[in-house]
Amino acid sequence: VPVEAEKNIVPFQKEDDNQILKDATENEKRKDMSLRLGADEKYKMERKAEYRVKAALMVPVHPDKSHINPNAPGAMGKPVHLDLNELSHEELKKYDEGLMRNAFNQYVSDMISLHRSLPDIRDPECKQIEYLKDLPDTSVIIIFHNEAWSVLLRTVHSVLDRSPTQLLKEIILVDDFSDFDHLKQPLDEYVARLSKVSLVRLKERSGLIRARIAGFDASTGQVAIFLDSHCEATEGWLEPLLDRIVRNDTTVVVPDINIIAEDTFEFELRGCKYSQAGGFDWNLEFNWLDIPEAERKRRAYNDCLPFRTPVMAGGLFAISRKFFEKLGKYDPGFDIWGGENFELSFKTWMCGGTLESVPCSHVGHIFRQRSPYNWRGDIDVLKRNTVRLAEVWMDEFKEYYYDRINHDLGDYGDVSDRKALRDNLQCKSFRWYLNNVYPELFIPSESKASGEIRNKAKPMCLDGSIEANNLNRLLISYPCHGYGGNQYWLLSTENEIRRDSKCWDYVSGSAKIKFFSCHGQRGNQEWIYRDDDTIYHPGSRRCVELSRNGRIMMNECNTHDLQKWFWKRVSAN
Ligand code: LR7
Ligand code: MN
Repeated sequence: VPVEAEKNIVPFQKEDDNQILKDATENEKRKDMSLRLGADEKYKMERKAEYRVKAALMVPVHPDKSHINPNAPGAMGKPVHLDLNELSHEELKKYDEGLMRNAFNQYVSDMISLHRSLPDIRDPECKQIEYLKDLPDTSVIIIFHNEAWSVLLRTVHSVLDRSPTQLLKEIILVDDFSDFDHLKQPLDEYVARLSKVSLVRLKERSGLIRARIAGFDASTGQVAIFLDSHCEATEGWLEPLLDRIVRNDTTVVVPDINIIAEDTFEFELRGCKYSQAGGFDWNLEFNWLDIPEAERKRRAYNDCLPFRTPVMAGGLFAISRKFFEKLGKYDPGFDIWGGENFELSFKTWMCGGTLESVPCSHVGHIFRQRSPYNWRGDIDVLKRNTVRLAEVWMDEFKEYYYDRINHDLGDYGDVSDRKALRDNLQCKSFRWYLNNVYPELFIPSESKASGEIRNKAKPMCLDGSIEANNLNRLLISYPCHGYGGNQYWLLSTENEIRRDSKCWDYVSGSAKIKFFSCHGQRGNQEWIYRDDDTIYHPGSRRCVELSRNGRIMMNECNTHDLQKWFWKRVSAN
């Protein structure tokens, strides 16, 4: 079953289960391995590991000292490679649990100093920039739900250790109703010993959006900076962000986000040249974009200057208190996770601000493959958030998103006060946003056909995941499910069959139809939907066929129903 192909429409929890199952199987394998070892060997390993853990504890925790111990685990952002075969049974159990609970390698994180050193990764150009002297004070707001101890506190210490004292007013931690024991009394006690740090406890699970609002309301700095609870700020991260806001307090800025590897905790060394902008497709999922040529040109090809970005990833950004208040903070009707990054990005642009990414400011973030905590079983929160977003901010363009979820909006609650907010602020239209801020986005306005493509002989539809992390990007058949998602296709006026920026691409003589970035040059990407309902590929002079075993193949055109396809919507002309 092509689970991968159904990614867009399967509720999150299901994917979680699959991953947990997969992890569990891996864990079983590892355990087996350690049980197979003889007692002697095991004893030796336990001693070694014990020594290693002791060595880790010996890492000086004071920031100044961790710099002079270049051999401490993870020092200078170096990776920690664990040899699982060397772990004792007990340690292996800890390792497994850490992975299960966090979806990152907590075991390795626990070995690394809470003050670990990082190299100064700034480009030389960045160090030459003179930032304004008079910068505003800042509240850093870090929200968390069931975060690992070492990861959370390394986030906190990286901010304390690497922000100029006069600029950092406070750090507000917001606990979104975690149930991990270490986040209860032990955290209270730890935080009590830190100056500038305070802890807000939410009385019920509120989701990251309402948690951030609560943190913001408890804070007083002129600028609010939000961070995820698994970040590491680097030397010089703060000034370049504040500088932009002082110059114009309607500018919202994001740092360059470096990857902290979820397995080794290696800190990615990457300078200005690799900065990327944020974008999305009509499924309203975030993706990374190369900085558009127009924007590169506007900055005279100087990679280290701030650049405009259509949207932000969401977790790491700085905004002036006044502007965030003016924009109505976030929609408090958003639950748990997702969509709030688009809400704030659209509002920023449409209501008089600018959203920028600042390549000279680097903050690391642990990216992970799955969400380790519980969402909600009863509703699809991501869809609910996104529909609220579309209703309030996207005008007639919301239909392109609705097309992708088969117009099944579900119960998205009341958005009238959010619409009133938009009216009061006299924000610009979404069309203005697309034309001026994100002209690169493909707008499916003039398609010849769209929706699912159903076979005449069998209730099978053409299906495929175009996601970058799916290595098997090819066209398959799958029972028609009517949810849009991976069965949504669009026939463009240029005779491409596409979803977002990916097109069906067939190389004459090959076995499969694959998905590549649309090039607009016809050739391998030209498809003709003919009056006899066949899908014809002029380049190979073949037709798309559902084979008897359910595979999709290209064959000599014939009149059999297996080559006839019905598109959900075909335009009149
Ligand atoms: O119910 C919850 N309550 C919480 O407090 C769920 C989450 N959280 C906290 C959580 O502990 C974490 O600190 O919220 C933060 C974000 O959750 P993650 O780390 O699971 O999210 P993410 O990093 O996978 O997702 C990105 O998109 C989200 C959309 O809502 C948020 O905007 C995240 O902040 C955002 N992260 C980033 O932008 C970092 C770069 C990743 C990318 C791309
Ligand atoms: Mn995150």
